[in-house]
Parts: sequence; C-alpha cells; structure tokens
Amino acid sequence: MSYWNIDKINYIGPHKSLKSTSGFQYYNPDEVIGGKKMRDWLRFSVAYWHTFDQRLVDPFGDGTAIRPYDKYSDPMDQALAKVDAAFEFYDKLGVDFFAFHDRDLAPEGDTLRETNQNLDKVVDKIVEYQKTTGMKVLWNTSNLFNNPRFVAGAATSPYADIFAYSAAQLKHSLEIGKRVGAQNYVFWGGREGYESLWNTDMKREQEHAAKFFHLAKDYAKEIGFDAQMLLEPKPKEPTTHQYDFDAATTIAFMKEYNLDKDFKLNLEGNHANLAGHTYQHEIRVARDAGLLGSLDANQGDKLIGWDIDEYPSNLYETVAAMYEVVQLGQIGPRGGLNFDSKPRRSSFEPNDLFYGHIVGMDSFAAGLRVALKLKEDKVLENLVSDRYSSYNSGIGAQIEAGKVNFKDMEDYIIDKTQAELRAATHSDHLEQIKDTINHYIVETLSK
Ligand code: XLS
Ligand code: NI
Ligand code: NI
Repeated sequence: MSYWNIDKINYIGPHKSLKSTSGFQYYNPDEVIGGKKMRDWLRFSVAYWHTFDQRLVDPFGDGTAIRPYDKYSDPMDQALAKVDAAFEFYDKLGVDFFAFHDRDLAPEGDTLRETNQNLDKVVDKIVEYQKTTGMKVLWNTSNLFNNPRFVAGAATSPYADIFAYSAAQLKHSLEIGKRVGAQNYVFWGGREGYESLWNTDMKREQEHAAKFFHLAKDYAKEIGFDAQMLLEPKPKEPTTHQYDFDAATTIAFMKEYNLDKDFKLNLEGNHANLAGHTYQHEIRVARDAGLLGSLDANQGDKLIGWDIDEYPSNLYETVAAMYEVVQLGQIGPRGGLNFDSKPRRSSFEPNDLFYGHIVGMDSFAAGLRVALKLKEDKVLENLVSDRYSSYNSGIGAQIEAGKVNFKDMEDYIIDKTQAELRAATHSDHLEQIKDTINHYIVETLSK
C-alpha cells in the first residue's frame, strides 16, 4: 500500500527546468565535493513532528492539513500507520536520517506506564523498519512542554512532582534513543523559562535545569547510550523569556554548570532570528567555542514575529550557514541538517511536504556548493587576514603576545597625529564584498 502519490525524488541536475519540479537540481547525494559526498556534508533529516503530526494550525485557526493516514478512529492504529507512511516518505525523498520527540510517535495513556507501553509498540515497528531500510536517527528528544502538566516548565517547574515526572519520562526517552541508535539527543527547553520575575526564583530554576541535564547525561552513560547531548537555544515562545536564550547565553550556562564537556549546541535558523541574530551568527558563536553540534534547518519571516518554521528557501542565508560549516569541515561531530520546518497553513496537501523538503534540501545543497567555491578561492579568508594584518608585526604582535602594557602603548601612540591614526584604518568596502558574494551565488549555481 502506498501513502504518497508521488514518484521517488531524484537528482535531475540544474537547467532541466526553471520551474520547480519533483527533483533536485543541486542536491546530488553521492557527488563528492570538497572531499566528501554531499549526503555526508549535509546529513539531511526529516522531523517527525512537523512532517507527520503537524496539523497546520496557527493562533487564529484550526489545522488545514490533509494527510493520507487520517482515516483511523483508534489513535494507536493511526500511530502505527504513520510509521508506514513515514518510512515510505523517507525512501521517496532519499534522506538518511529522521528525528522525533517521544510524544510524536504515540498517544499518551493515563499513567506514564501506559504511555510508555504505547510508545514501545510504535518503537518496535520503527526498529524493524530500520533493519530493512538502514534509516538512522539523527536525534531524538522528549516532549516536556505540550501536556498541561508542564504549564510552568518541566525541569524548571516550581512543582517537584513535575520535575520527577519529567525525569522519568526522559529516562524512557533515553532508553528509546539507545534502541533506535540515535546519534544525538536534543534538549529544547520548551517551557524552561518564565512568564514573570515577580513570582520566579530564577536561580533555583536554573540550578534545577542543570541538575536535570547532569542526571540525563549520567543515566545515558549508565545504559551505554553514547549519543552526543545537545541543547537547543531559543529566546522566547512559548514562555516570555527562555533560559537558553541564544548560543552565547547557553554556552555561559553550560560553563557555569560544568556541562560544556558533555553537551554541544543544536542551532535553529528561526530561533536565531527571534533572538535578534542571523543564523550565521549563532553558528559562528558555537563554532568559535568548539560547541557546534547539529543544525535545525528552517527560516523565519521578517514580517511575522513568531517561530513559523518555514522550509529554508533563502539562498543567501543557506550560503552563510554553510560557509561556517565548510570552514569547520563538518556540521558537528555527529551533526546534520534536521528540517524543523513545516508548510504554510495554506499549503495543506500531502505533496506539499515533499515540495517543502525539496526546496529546503536544494537550498542547503546550493549553499554548500557556493560556500565551497568561496573557500576554494579564499575570497573571504584573504580579506579577513588582510584586515587583521597589523597584528602580525610591530605593536600588534606585541599586544597579542602580551608584551606591552598600557604605559608602553601610551608611549607608542601619544604623539601620533590625527592623520597618522586615520591612515591606520581602511575602508571595508562592504558593498564590494556583498557584490562578490552575489556573483559567487549566481556563477556557481549556473555551472
Ligand atoms: C521548537 C523547537 C523544537 C525542537 C525540538 O521551537 O525548535 O522543534 O527542535 O523539541
Ligand atoms: Ni523551533
Ligand atoms: Ni528545533
């Protein structure tokens, strides 16, 4: 039985058609570029929640999604059918990875015991499929934000029973991660933040969160689940203020609580924008700290203020993100590009899920091609190293080597004239840089 009325998506190459087709024009999975196969650079992953569960609701309207497995009255029957649909989807799209929350897979029961039983049944089926298809799990995670019990957070809830419940739920989620061989384990602090400081003990909540992460990492070790642990920053939404605000804030938290040896970051495009940053900025911060773990691929819309998780289509942004990746040589030790993306509410037909992934995958594949070309020609490297070259000798080298103090620098600079100091600076020619990048995008992609 087939769920998706579409042929397998293949690489057709550029220029076959200017109109979008059901094929990739830039993503050629087995083509080796920059020393690696494209599939190994990009490690694309389908997000179970947005792809198979998302009903395309928005704050003003019910779901519009039409899904081919919407014909079961029993939620467990539907959950099991969804697994068939999911694996057919992965195969037709040609991805190697998927990612999921525990609650994406199966409905909750009345107790955690019942909930776990439902979940295990679905995971049994997933494990069977993995054996025949070789599909890998980029990461799994636990949904500790949907149910009303998490109204005031999970690990940062002021209610101890909720902390305990979260720990027990997470325990099982780690066990499942081990069963499916998840390469990473993600913690996105869904409601780990606050609505108001008037009733919040922020320090105590953050200590609880750190304790929770330590317990999780210890339990993973205990059961031999060796996934890379990842924290996913987001500044707000659903809570007014989220503790893992952005990469820099989360890194400070990781260092404060001694988590930076065991955890890295999972960074998302739309979250970067909500924090007032570009995606590239967030990736650079993590890269510089040696803490880039994995990427959630999506984009925001400047005109809409919330996390709309659009499929990436902005080539300028994918070039910038992939530029960071190419400089590092990989996304992360076990990182990939997980499409934490969904169609717009008005794109409600089943095949829109394919079209969304096609534009997302091709946008990142294009970004990779352009970024590699920029690197090969050393366009930006030369520019950056020239810009800082005054530190390579003379006073600059002495500053970097810690050989001069304020007094020495006063002696050195005190009689230099306005004109001499002005001559020490140079125009950045930023407009030329942007023009150059535009040429690289157009030229690389039209080859
Ligand atoms: C929500 C987050 C979420 C995480 C996984 O904004 O991006 O989807 O990636 O819980
Ligand atoms: Ni998100
Ligand atoms: Ni995400």
